[in-house]
Amino acid sequence: ADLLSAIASALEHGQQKKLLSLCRQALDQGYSPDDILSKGMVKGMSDLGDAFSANRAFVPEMLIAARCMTAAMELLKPHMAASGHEPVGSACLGTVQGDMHDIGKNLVKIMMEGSGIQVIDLGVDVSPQQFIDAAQQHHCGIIACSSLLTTTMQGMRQVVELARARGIRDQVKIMVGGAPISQAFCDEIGADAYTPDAGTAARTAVALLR
Ligand code: B1M
Repeated sequence: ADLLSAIASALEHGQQKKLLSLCRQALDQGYSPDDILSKGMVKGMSDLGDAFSANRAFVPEMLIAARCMTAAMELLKPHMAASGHEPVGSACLGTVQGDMHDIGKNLVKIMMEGSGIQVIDLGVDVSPQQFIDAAQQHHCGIIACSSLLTTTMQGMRQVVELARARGIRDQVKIMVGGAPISQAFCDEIGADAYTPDAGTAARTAVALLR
């Protein structure tokens, strides 16, 4: 548990070299990539978010931490994505319009790919049109939307509405997630599934595609 706290702290303070070396150490000691992520790095990010809310940390610190987390995710990825699954279908994934947060989205991508789903990654700041166009073009069974801001989450409603307007609503499942999203919001906008974390998102996506 001490090692995981050290990982959280290194992430929160943007110490990339230290973070990578602690992650290697944790893997060597048999910690699961899931625990390293959720009890280490995600905890550190959440502490940093609290510090930001309290005006003890600022945007540059969040950017540096995000860069550290991306680097550490590269290190963990080969240990997470248990490949060898039968292909189960495809999903287009992105962070909604106006929103630049991509760490949670990237985690969802890693977990979905590890479960045998082909992921079309649309990146960040994705408009409803881009989601629907990509789903049609690539024949995706799932549209997966991430949002971290209360100001951008309404973009998900527009994705659902545009899917309806384009006549593809019954051919595609719409999944939503991200810190401000809830089951109640998912129900309210008429999306198909809300999941609280990347692992559950991947399992739910597989179930929806089967
Ligand atoms: Co920003 N930011 N940020 N930020 N940032 C938050 C989200 C915030 C909560 C911080 C705070 O105030 N405490 C706050 C939002 C407040 C609100 O909306 N009510 C906030 C703000 C205000 C902002 C800016 C407006 C700040 C400013 O400029 N003044 C600005 C907005 C920019 C924009 O997007 N237009 C901004 C910018 C940034 C950075 C660019 C500096 C950086 C992002 C860098 C990047 O992503 N490449 C950043 C960061 C790092 C954060 C915090 C600290 C960490 C987010 C993160 O990566 N968490 C965040 C505070 C916090 O979350 N406590 C904060 C780790 C990640 C693994 O978790 O993304 O939640 P998360 O993903 C989780 C689940 O949510 C879920 O799975 C993951 C776990 O397995 N999940 C899904 C996510 N997507 C899913 C989709 C699914 C299913 C599950 O299905 C499709």
